[in-house]
Amino acid sequence: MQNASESNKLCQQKYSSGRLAYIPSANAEYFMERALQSQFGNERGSGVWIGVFDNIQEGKFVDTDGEPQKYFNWRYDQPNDPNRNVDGDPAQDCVRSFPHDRHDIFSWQDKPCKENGLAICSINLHK
Ligand SMILES: [Ca+2]
Ligand SMILES: [Ca+2]
Repeated sequence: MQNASESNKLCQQKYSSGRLAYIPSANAEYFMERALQSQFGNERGSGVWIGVFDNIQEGKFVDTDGEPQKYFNWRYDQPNDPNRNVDGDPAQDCVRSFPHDRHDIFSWQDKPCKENGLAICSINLHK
């Protein structure tokens, strides 16, 4: 387990076109969830870093290429980073996908980028 930026570096080191997972659609996310289930079993409960960030401009979420993220799957109470760095709270500028406790349906939460979690990488087969 590693933080979000370490995870992205790890993806880049491991695969030539690797980066934290690009999730353009619900279909892509569904495919990712099934892969996580078979790979990680119950450990996936801690969530996985995906390639979605708002570290440049608060509330403007982008992918690992810096392009605007168009598909979102936020949990009902997320994103909830209204007071970045106020009261000593770390900014929540990275995103992890967590399985719902009972139904195994995933949803997203913005989280401090320095937290540790599992990561899932995307590779571009055309590069
Ligand atoms: Ca944020
Ligand atoms: Ca959050």
